[in-house]
Amino acid sequence: MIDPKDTIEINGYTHQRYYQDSYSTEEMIERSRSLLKLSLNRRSVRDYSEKEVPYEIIENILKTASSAPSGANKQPWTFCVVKDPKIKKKIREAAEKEEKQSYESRMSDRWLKDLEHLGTDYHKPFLETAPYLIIVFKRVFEIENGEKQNNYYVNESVGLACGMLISAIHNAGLVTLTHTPSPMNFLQDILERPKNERPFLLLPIGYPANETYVPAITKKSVDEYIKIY
Ligand code: IYR
Repeated sequence: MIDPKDTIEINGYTHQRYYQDSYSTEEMIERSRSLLKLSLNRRSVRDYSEKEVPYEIIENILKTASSAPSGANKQPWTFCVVKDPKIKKKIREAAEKEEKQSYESRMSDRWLKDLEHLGTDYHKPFLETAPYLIIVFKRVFEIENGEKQNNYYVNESVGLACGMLISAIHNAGLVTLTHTPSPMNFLQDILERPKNERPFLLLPIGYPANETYVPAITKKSVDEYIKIY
């Protein structure tokens, strides 16, 4: 609840006093190091255990994602949470059908070469083994009083929410993978989403399988991506 003593009116709109926790410089450095350490250990994982995940974790990480900034605070996203094995099976079959075509004819030789070290192919067993699939839809427009109202910076907004979601998944001790089957309209049909929504990203969520291996890849060094002026 907002304490009315903590509010002012600006142009007829209520603004509330903003409080943020503050830390000593040492604590700030320590906190930034600790998130860096956690983040550097995040990896995209393709092999999942079937171990159950408590739904409360799913709801908490989705609330974290939905706290992301968005154009005009329109929050232009819908997160579909799939636990039902029958729906997961349908999604896997449809995704593998598209991916087979992509790997066999739609992707360029250059693209296939660039992916080779990741060891991916059209088989997507994680779409059935992971206890949850989250399918993120972007809401391109809203219907208000029968009128179509476009949202703003939809891709940027949903991308930000997905970034926060991926961090929240890792922070909770679970793993995920940014899966973008292409084309992914089948998700719209299977999940019967309205036409103002378009599939954006699919994230399996769960525990890694016993003895999981991931490609030994490295991240760029700071002087490759930070330019100080
Ligand atoms: N969508 C395919 C191919 C793929 C594309 C990229 I770019 C990747 O970084 C990884 C995979 C798939 O999921 O296999």
